[in-house]
Amino acid sequence: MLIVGEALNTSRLAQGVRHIEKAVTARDAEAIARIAVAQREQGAAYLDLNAGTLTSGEPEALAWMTTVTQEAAALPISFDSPNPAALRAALAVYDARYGPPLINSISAASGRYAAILPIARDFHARVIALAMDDDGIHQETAGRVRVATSLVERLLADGLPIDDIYVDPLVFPIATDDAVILTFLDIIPRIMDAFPGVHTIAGISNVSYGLPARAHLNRALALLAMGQGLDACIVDTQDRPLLALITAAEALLGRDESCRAYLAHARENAC
Ligand code: THG
Repeated sequence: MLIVGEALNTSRLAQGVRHIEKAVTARDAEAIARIAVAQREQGAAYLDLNAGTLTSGEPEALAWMTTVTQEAAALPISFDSPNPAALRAALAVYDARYGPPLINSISAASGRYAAILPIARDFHARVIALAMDDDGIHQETAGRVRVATSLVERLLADGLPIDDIYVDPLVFPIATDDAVILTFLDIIPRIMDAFPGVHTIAGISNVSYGLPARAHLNRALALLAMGQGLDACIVDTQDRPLLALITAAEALLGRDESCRAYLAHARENAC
């Protein structure tokens, strides 16, 4: 399971304060570096960076966050922005020694596709492909699978290796509609069976917006999605039980030879 740490997002609120936004605006490198290192220690293999609340300041902020997090944590980055200027500014300072960048995200919406594809090519980036088009997000499984399928076909035709494509079937809060997660879970194997070698990814914490005891919902969703084949996720790495459960589920699903990663996790976490 590829673990992407979600914490460096300027929209996050703690006690009514956008604390990441504050740190980024103040260019408080120590605060950002601390969160980057903590996520790596908690199990992140990629760090998602989102400076979307800074609007006109986003390109400069995203580039600054990239340098600070890579110098501190020595990890590859997921660039969570639809803004071509911000992506280009951040990728210009990106250090590919830590691994390929991931662009979060491209979609089948015509403007978005045309703007993002050349950037992915120029920087040899991996891409998160959102299952949405000019009509938005289809509520039904069939519509969303159709959009995701044509998007993957288009990315392949445009020369992206299948191993560089991460399809996001899209997680909605369960508080909005009882069926949204059944739809999400249904889409995962349909995409992975249609394109052997393609990856699927999801923002797990989306599911619990608006409900109490969010971690239970996040943990349950991660396990259900892994059972369907999900092989990457954007998560709250501070949730230690979540990371332990993901490691356990990898072993149970036969994706951890001789339980090696499970044993290492148990040893490192003294549990
Ligand atoms: N797909 C893709 N990218 C995404 C999402 C997705 N990027 C943004 C988002 N969804 C994933 N990132 C977050 C980041 C923070 C939170 C949720 C999703 C969040 N954080 C809590 C808060 O700020 O209150 C803190 C964590 C918690 O306590 O649960 O909710 O779906 N491609």
